[in-house]
Amino acid sequence: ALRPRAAVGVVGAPFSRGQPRGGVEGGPDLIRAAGLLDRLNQQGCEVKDYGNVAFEDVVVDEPIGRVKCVRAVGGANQRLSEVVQAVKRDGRTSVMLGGDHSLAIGSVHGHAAAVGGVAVVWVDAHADVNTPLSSHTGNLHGQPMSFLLHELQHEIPVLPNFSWIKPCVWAKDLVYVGLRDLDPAEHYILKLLGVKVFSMTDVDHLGVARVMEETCEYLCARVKKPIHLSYDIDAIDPSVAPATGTPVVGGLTYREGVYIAEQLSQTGLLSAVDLVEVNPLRGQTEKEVQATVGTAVDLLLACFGRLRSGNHPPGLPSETDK
Ligand code: HAR
Ligand code: MN
Ligand code: MN
Ligand code: MN
Repeated sequence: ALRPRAAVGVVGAPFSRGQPRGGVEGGPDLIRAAGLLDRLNQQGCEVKDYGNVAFEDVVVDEPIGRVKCVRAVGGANQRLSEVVQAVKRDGRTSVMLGGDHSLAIGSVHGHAAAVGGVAVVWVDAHADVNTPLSSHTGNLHGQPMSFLLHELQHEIPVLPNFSWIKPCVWAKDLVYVGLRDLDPAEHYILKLLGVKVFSMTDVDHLGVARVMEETCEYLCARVKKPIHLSYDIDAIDPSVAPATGTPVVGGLTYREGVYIAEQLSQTGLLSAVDLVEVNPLRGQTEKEVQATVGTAVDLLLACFGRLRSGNHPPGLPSETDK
């Protein structure tokens, strides 16, 4: 059977104000320079580059309570949401290249606004589910899920440039993989809401194959909602992907990371992907930067059907015809 060509829309989001370290805004162009678009084309995708989102400068952005750069993050995500909506309305799988993980607010919001309900798979060392009031750092990249979850809306204060955000994810439609650095408040929230979590302990205990089998069964057992994969490069062990702002030891191997993407690709439900927190200025050497970017590209290729067992152009029997 002829496989349809996957239509992909790449959106660059060169934005870093969700956290204090400069450099992560260089992620999108670096991932492009590593050949992402050509390689997606070569593996049979039909790719359109929507360019980098033009974010407006916010000059005066005093903290609100502890939370930093609220206006910039709110404004940037509103723009990003519009672009992701356009990508989805063009019938493409959205690929958002960050930038820091606060950008998941706009990416998930735009995805959900265009397609209705979505399920989210959040692959990360961190849960990024602090509320503006529970966050000790005040960094918004540690908070995006709190704005997206319906169940947390009564915990969210009014913030400038955030009023456009509509919660769009139910706790039962969220799965975490790779967690190993949670704040107490985040752990409390995940337990209270009964969110499905596969921590690194679970990866050790079950193995990545069972983790992904259970993840896919969990998401596909009920209504099959389109899947939003939000992949933070710091989910991968820092020995493999060191160029990131908040590395945490004891992460996913390269193979586990790629396997997660392969399995989600095989569901046929992947509808949007984020690849965030690649920060070229955080690599000690050029080699470290290239290892991190190369891993990011390989994760994205696996999301779009690249198999380590091999691929060939359509027209001949395909892997799934067995
Ligand atoms: N939990 C901490 C905070 O709220 C650290 C958050 C993390 N860093 C990220 N996000 N890279 O995945 O600030
Ligand atoms: Mn993150
Ligand atoms: Mn993280
Ligand atoms: Mn606390």
